Amino acid sequence: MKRRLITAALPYANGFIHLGHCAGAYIPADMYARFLRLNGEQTLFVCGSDEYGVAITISAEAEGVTPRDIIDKYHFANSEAFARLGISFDIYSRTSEPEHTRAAQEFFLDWLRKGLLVEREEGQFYDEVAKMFLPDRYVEGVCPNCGSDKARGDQCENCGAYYNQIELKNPRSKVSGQTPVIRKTKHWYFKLNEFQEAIEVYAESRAAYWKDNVMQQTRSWLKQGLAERAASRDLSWGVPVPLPDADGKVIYVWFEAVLGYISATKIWAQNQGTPEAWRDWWKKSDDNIYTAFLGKDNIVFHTIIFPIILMAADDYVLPAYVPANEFLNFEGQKFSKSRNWGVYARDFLQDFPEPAQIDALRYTIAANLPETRDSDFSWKDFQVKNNNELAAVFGNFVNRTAQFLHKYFGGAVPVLPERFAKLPEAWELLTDDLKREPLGREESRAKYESKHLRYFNPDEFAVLSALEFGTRRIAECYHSFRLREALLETMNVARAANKFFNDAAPWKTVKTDPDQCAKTLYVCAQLVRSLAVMFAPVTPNSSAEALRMLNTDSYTGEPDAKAAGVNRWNDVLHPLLAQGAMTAPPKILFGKIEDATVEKQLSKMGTATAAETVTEEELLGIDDFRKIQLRTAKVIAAERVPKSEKLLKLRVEIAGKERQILAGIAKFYTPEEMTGKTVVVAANLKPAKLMGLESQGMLLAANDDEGNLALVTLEREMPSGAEVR
Ligand code: B3M
Ligand code: ZN
Repeated sequence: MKRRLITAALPYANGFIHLGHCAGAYIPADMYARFLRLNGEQTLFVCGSDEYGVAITISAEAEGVTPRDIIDKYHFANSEAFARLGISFDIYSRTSEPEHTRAAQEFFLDWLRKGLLVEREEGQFYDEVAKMFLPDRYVEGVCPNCGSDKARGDQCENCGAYYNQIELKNPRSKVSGQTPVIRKTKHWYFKLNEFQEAIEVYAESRAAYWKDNVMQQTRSWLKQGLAERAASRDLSWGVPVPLPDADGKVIYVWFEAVLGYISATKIWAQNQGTPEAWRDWWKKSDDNIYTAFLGKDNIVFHTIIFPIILMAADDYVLPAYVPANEFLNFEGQKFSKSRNWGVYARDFLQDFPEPAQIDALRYTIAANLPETRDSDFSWKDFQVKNNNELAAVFGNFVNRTAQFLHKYFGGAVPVLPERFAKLPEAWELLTDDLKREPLGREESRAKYESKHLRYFNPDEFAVLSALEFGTRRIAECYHSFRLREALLETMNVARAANKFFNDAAPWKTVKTDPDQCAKTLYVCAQLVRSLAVMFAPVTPNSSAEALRMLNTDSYTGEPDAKAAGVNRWNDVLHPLLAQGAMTAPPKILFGKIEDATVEKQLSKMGTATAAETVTEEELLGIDDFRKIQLRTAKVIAAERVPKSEKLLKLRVEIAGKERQILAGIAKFYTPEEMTGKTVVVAANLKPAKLMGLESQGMLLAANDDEGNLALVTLEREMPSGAEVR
């Protein structure tokens, strides 16, 4: 039996997961895992928190806590959010586990033994204020290739060129804002270039299965030519390089994080009491199929870096599928932490704790997955998807059937009258015909309807052929990672069932032809069960609820060793509910979402800054801009403001005149650091009162999406009072 290994990108333990993460990797991965388990496939779904990297040390610094405090806060919050969202990991681990350190260090020593690492001392940017070497993402400057002034440490987003960070012109540290110096430092460089050809062959062999966005990014990286890449960093927070002369050196997070999938599997195997079982899932074998889910910013680390690491270790399975998604926007705009623009999973769960509401979110995200381009989440769409689709179609069909069974059949699945006693066998014969030749709906009708009209009227034939066609189509979509379409096809079967109920009009036949009414409700009861299973990968809670109403197997794809080998997906084609079987009292599956709820949620989303929503009429004329007097100012004294975490009280001098300014920078700068600094202030603002103190002006500072702040300063000395324009 095949083993289906699934990983989802390890979220940084440096922030709370939001719905964009869910759409990028976690909901699609969970849909796929549940679908496979419902098909009886051996499945292992692995994830965990990515807990190392410089971003975590910078957050810890900014919050005045330890990196351990940061990762614990986010690991536990995200782990709980995933569980409540029904993301059915077999294990959600974390890279701060000792098992991960051991695994990563073993790989590092293996690379060394195999001569894949070259030790080199090279110049790297060092920030003397922040007292740290600068990883690529924390230094920016002018691109050596195209001159763009927004180039990052290792890659220019403007022209795509890759280079060594010390080739950057006018470099600036994104930590302190200062110009970094170059210091020699020793690192171990991984010879990625030695795998250039092997990776090209591997990637091209997957071209038919990987999406365009994945192949494009992979090919463009390979076209640049793989170069040696530092596999270590000067950091205190990470997996230590396991060598004697490597104090203060850690394995670079992008060679270490991906190994988190393997260490998590090892921990999972230990937890199962079969510590060696992890190898069954990771060894190279025709029976092992590995799928890696992630967002588009992690593609090359899963189609190039991780496969190289696995090739170097030999005997490991390589990612067969890498269904990377694009990004999810919110109400038409990019997610922004600093502007509070977006929806965090924990906040959603706070306001919508009910399982059916969580299903509605899963459904809305699944219906809008950014599979080929960025997509959008809106609260209005959430309401429409819940009210007009889940409640009005799937929920309505379940409810009408259940209500009818309780009103006219004592709550039982109808016993078929003599004249329809052969229906179950006829159902199997019809399904065999429909399955034999995968035809479209129209061709099936043309070919088979007359043959089966003895037992099925056209409405019944139509709904059973919709079921067979839909089940087959949905499976095709799941297997090719067209999950939006899989959900659409699932909803189409639910629409066909609703249409069948309307066309069969049991509320009439219950008076005019009770036998026919019993037959109709027998078919509907079976369809409720089938639909509940088909929706289970997306709405596991409500599907389980519907299955419990039918007093039948309510498995919806969670990790369960006993599920392997039981093909519940195929079972949706068969009338498994026994005649006369009792059902539980009906329950409404999906409550309505009111307009007021949508309004409340919209009001909670931050106000977008002018930069994001400037419209034509809001554009400033140059004369307007000149009204603001921007001046250089020398900080002559600085002190903290009692009872305020954010404020520093500054005395500044502008062209010989002193004034007091209060600035919300205490989390990023100490009074000592500020004294003597030249800053830029808006000098003609009306004085404001903050914490009872007067502020006569405002410092200029940049804020990014991660909540970091950097002062606007001068790159060379200027007298105070100089005009900035
Ligand atoms: N944590 C990047 C991210 O969160 C990184 C993924 C690691 S997967 C091994 O987007
Ligand atoms: Zn460039």
